Amino acid sequence: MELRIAVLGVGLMGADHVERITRRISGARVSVVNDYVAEKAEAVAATVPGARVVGDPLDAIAADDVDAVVLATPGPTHEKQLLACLEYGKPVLCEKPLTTDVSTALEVVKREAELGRRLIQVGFMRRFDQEYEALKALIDSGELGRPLLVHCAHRNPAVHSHFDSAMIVKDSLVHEVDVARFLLAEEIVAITVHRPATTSYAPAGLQDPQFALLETASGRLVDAEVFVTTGIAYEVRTEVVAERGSAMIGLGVGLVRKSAPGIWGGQVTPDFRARFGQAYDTEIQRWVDAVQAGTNVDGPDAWDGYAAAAVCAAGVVSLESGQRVEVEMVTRESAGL
Ligand code: ISE
Repeated sequence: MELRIAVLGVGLMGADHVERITRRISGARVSVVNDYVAEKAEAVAATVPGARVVGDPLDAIAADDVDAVVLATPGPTHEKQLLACLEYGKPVLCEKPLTTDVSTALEVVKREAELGRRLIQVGFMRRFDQEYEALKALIDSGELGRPLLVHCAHRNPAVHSHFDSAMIVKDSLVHEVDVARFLLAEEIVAITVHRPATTSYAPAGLQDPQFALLETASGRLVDAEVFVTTGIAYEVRTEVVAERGSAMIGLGVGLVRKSAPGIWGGQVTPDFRARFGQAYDTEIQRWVDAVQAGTNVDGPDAWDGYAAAAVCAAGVVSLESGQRVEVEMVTRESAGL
């Protein structure tokens, strides 16, 4: 039986997922498409044999021809939609953020815990990227010894005009937060977001780049440069420094050519869909397989979404105050986990 998926929100990411599920993922098909722009939903649904448009996102979640949901709607709508997925018992893959603030993220974690059944996976796709998987496996093999430091660089050529300084923390740095928790397998307890000199190419008022320092519970440090208006390329690099060696991913070497006399080089990656295409494919395929198997989650879960939200909320406070800010998080036990 094919899993029938409703994709809610078919902007950049949602439309990409519809294409992915329809052309590259096995065991699933898109049965319902929803977007607050009706024409967009119609246009995307027209590319999928057998898909229909449902105008109200909550009706789409409840629909009889929907077994599972991909949420790619704007963050502020997630809380209501996630709670509806829990109410109808529908597994959901939710693009980050889980919700837009820490208290509602915790509410969602608790509601799922009360059900006693995991239904929510969060779309931190980097965990499915082959380079990150290899780095994690290397760390876990013990070959490098204990990791002590992580250096991250996260650069976008450009972002939407509505991007503000806090979004750099909540929309971009959030990936480094998840990567740090994933690689080091512990929580982040404090964050300082520094404001280096800004690029003259950034829109007025945008603090870009930013430089964050994350502190883990056992005292390891993670530094992250986030620079979202480089005008050059999409680049994500991570280096782990450990007691017996170091390892780096994201050099973006790919194909290197020598052609006409004097020409040497490769190609830059233009955006995250190009850089992380394989990760998104693997993420969705493994999620579909998990839902088919009844386990529903195979990757970052609601707790990971809550933890990332808590760190980013502290990051936004630090961005504004310039001070080190401790992360406020409840324990897993008090969330009912
Ligand atoms: C975007 O929302 C993403 O999730 C990308 O992975 C990230 O690189 C980008 O900075 C965000 O705006």
